[in-house]
Amino acid sequence: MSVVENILEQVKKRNPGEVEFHQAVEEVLQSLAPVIEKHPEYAKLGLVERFVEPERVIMFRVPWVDDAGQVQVNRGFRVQFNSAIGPYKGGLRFHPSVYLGIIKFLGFEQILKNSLTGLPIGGGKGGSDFDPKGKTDGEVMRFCQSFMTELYRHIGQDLDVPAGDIGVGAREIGFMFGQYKRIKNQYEGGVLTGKGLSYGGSLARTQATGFGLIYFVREMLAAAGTDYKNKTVVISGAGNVAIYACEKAQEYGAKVIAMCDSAGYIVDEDGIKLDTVKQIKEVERKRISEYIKYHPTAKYVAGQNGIWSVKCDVALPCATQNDISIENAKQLVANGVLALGEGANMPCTNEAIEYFLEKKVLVAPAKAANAGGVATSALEMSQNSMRLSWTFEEVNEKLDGIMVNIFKAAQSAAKEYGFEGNYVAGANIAGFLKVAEAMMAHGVI
Ligand code: NDP
Ligand code: 2IT
Repeated sequence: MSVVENILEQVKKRNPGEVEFHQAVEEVLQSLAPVIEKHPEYAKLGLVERFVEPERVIMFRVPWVDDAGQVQVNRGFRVQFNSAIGPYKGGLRFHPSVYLGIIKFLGFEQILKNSLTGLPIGGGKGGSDFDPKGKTDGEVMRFCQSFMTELYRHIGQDLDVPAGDIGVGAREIGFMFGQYKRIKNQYEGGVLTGKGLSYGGSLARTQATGFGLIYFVREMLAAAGTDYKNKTVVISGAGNVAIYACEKAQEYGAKVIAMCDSAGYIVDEDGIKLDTVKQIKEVERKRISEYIKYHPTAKYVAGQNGIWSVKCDVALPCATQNDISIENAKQLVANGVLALGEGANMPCTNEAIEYFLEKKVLVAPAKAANAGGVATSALEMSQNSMRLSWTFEEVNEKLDGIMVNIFKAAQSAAKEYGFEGNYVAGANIAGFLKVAEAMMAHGVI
């Protein structure tokens, strides 16, 4: 067995049933094989073995009372994966599918993503199996307060800085920040990011992940001698990442024709009217199916996953993990897809990614392409430390520069290690090298 196969076996044995975590580790280790070969000193130091083992895993009970007076119990998680280059940093996900394997895969990917931003942030992730759908504001608040009543002792602006992810937006961050402030009896602005603008949030953080994705893909298209003009785009999801990816793609002259939520997808051949989507999803918190009430020439198709049968030049999965299977990948390729930009974390199965690369589809991997969100979170932390706030334009310009740098880093690492044009491998390698160097410097810890 090769070194990489050995480590993967260990990971599977030590983390039984955590299939998403196995998948994420397998994908990364494949790219790292030539790096490991070039650095025999890693072996004796157990560097890769330490890299795949979280520094700390926290699991806790979250009891809360629903509007009917009934006590509900959820499970909370925080995986503090790697602090070699900075305090743990990563979002919180509230979704019924959350269990330890999901949080570990996200925390693991976050290490490399955060490293790629060039900013001093380590990797972590957390969340709960709580389902915010259909809950009242009062229920969401009581849940968030209970969640933070345990989490507060494990986080801090120089220790671990959570933010949003699926099911966690400005409303939830506000409730959690309020509870943290109350328990600690001090105003620790940088303990959470994605905050509201009235209490230390950063302009452009809401837009950052979606905008950043479009900037990264812009660079990738440019390297292939093309751009967004008149390209048709399909975006899965209708949440934070999907909405702002749509906005920026439209600004660049692309035609976004389909979006979805977990219940079904809409196709609007005239181009998605984003104001309607924002009204339905951000203001009313309703289903995407409402769209056809406003635009009767559009069509709605119920069911998950069908969106990938819609023909497009650029596919932007911005919903959740394993959204694109090998069958979906084959259909996209048969329909002539040119580029794939991962806005969500691990939205493609490993087989789908391999297929896209084999068919010479341009692939912008999640760790690089969606790093704009966490990068802007780090800019929010900088502003909190300096006790000042930059303008929207200043933050957006920094974000654009960071995405260009990430693209260049992935491009040159791919070339150096014999994977030219493969930004998946390039991003994994570039992200890993910085973390490995810091881990080497810190000794065996
Ligand atoms: P939101 O909660 O704002 O939106 C999630 C969207 O994805 C919703 O439209 C949701 O539909 C849809 N979705 C969720 N699960 C499924 C599913 N099983 N099938 C189809 N659609 C689904 O989350 P975000 O936009 O913040 O996150 C989206 C992705 O981007 C996630 O993978 C997240 O990890 C990643 N990401 C987020 C960042 C951020 O800054 N927010 C940064 C980097 C990555 P429904 O409402 O029906 O559930
Ligand atoms: O997956 C991600 O990078 C996020 N959900 C954003 C994390 C953050 O700390 O802003």
